[in-house]
Amino acid sequence: MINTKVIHVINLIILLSIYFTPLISVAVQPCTIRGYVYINDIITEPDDLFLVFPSQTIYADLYSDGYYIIDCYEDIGQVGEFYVTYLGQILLAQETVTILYDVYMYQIDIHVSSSFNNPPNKPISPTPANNSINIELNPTISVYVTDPDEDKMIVSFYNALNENLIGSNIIAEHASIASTIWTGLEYNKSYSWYAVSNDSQYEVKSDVFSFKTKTEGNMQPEITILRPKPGELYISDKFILSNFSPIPLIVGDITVKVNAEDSDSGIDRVEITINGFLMDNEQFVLNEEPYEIFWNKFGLGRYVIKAVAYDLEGKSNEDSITVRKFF
Ligand SMILES: [Ca+2]
Ligand SMILES: [Ca+2]
Repeated sequence: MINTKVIHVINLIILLSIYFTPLISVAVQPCTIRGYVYINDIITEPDDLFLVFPSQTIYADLYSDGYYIIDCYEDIGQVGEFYVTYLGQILLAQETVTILYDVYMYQIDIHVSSSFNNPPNKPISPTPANNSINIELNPTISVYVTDPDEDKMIVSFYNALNENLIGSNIIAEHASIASTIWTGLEYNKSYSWYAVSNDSQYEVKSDVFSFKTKTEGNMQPEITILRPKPGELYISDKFILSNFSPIPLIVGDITVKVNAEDSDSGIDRVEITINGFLMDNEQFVLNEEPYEIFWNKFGLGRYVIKAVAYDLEGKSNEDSITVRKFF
């Protein structure tokens, strides 16, 4: 009988303890844990982040800037370990969390190191495209960079002719374009360059790319009619007087002289046209110096002498003078 009573009491105690267990273990704490994930000391969004307690595993919400948030509900005093999965590896974080009484928020940056690292891929897809021409001065040069581990990279650009740095410390995400501006270039010159991509462990050099800057804008030629000049009198190709009359007077034949210059492209030809009221145009094409003609046609009245210089790139310029000619 006694044994039966004892058993009943024990049963009662067991029942009571089962009934009151939730009340006894109310020491459960809701909490939020948040922070950044560092993989090899670089803030990185992992594939997964989870927190392992003895009794449960909780997955984090992940953000593309490397931030994570874990909402938990765990017994006070429990210790959780963080695991990061990244590129097929499961990495244990240096940090742990201990659930404390009355603490709802934990700011914990997670650090893991991945021993697994591949060098960045060779930078490709240059701009300006390799061997391009007519490139403006101060061009933006760029390459497309990738890394097998999706690491961030530091990209530097070099002048391939003298190894001088063009631009450095350009931070580029995996699968992005890194660029810099190359200043101090000259017209009509060839340049070569390359880029180096560094994932903070390995460095990879691109091919050497070349381009040629554009030719400086071609200037028009300069042209001046030297003879006859305003105000002068000529008789039989001889200069007689200046300040004779505003419109020069030519009696008999005359040598017309023109000066033409072109400092960049050079002169192709000079065309001299004489246009009179009672005559057809007379045209002379001069392909080399001296740019002069002997005008020996019988004349009577006013004429316009026009000289046009063409340079080797097709630009032209002109000068003209109105004269009177007799005989
Ligand atoms: Ca890498
Ligand atoms: Ca020219």
